[in-house]
Amino acid sequence: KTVGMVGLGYIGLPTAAILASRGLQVIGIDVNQHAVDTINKGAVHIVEPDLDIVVRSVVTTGNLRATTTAEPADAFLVAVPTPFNEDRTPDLSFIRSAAMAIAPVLKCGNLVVLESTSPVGTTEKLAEWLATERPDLSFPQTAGVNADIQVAYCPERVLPGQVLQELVNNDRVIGGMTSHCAERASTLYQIFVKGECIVTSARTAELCKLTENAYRDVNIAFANEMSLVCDPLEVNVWELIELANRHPRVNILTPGPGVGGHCIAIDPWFIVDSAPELARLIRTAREVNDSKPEFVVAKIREKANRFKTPRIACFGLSFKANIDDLRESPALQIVNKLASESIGTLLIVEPNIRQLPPSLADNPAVELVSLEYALKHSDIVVGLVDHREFKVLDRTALSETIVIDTRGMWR
Ligand code: SAJ
Repeated sequence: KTVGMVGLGYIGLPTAAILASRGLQVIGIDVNQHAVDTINKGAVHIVEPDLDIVVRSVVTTGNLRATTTAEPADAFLVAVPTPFNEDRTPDLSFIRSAAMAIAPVLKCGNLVVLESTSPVGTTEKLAEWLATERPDLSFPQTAGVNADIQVAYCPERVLPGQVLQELVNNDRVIGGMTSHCAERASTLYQIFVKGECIVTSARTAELCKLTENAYRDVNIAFANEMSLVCDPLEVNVWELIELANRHPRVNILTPGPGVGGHCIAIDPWFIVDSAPELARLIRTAREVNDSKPEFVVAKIREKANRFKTPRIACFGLSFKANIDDLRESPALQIVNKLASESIGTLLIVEPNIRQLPPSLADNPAVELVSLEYALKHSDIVVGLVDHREFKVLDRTALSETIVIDTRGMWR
């Protein structure tokens, strides 16, 4: 059996590697030549624990091979980005490009599964795009269970940092355009998924994914709102949450500098876009979480005003702990803002990257430095990401400086 994996990013590459490790022939398809070349050398272009080991092994055995042009296969999985546009409407152009890429090589009996986070109705759109390109084949929207091509939706649900483990152990929700599509997809996922594969309709599976992330966003917003409420009341939010969580039915999440990543900070907007009048709580939660970086910047500004040219150590740039992913990162947003205000010297400590992102790279007032250097040469330390290197810091190392701890890691 061969599988074509379209998109070799944070989800596609681990999925391709796991499928290949189960003995399938996997063809990884990506428009990024650098990613393709790197993978074919048995290396990885993203940071995820143990991914390098698995990729090296399956490339060596010949079970995984990457290419920039689609080739025929028995099944295709699509894991490409679904960003949103400036006006907060979903951008499906990558899914459309993926459809265009695989349409020419589709053959009767193929299964196509969309994994990308998508607004309700996208799987149907994908099937339409494929049908337009291949009028010689029949698709579920017109041919039902007898279609030549089966189309399904199976959202990824893995947590960056634990991808390999969660890919195998998490339950999967599999939505088919018909029950036959869902069963076909379920059979494929059962090759590597130890969790349960639960079948439903494509539309339910699409909304299920969005619901999971909106649920988390709303809950983080509650924690973030409490941190805002605590500030003028001079209550320590960390202690407050710890105490409230002693109640058997209360489980408040952790406040932070904002919510980042490509998922939780974006997916709720897909629901808002589909039902703007109804998704009021979801919209407000997004706004609360999005307001948090500005609150942190104001805190830093207040402390920085005490110095003529403050040296501010910023601990962490990624969107969360122990990864290199800077997408929608509130930490990066905060540092960018400080840099744009020329507030002083910014000493960035980010153990997971080797160079500063383009927005900061040419700024002479911003430097990527070691933890030791930053501790020695700063007036203010801002904890932005709870990386393991920061959490284990001895509090006495911070006693000489002003500390703004947005993650509660040095309580
Ligand atoms: N965060 C907080 N406080 C918390 C928890 C998280 O401020 O108590 C922040 C993080 O620092 C980060 C953001 O929220 O900036 C999101 O981090 P996360 O670890 O909660 O989630 P992601 O974005 O890495 O992964 C999520 C997961 N979804 C859920 O937990 C419902 C993952 O399972 C999904 O597969 C992933 O989104 C995705 O791809 O959609």
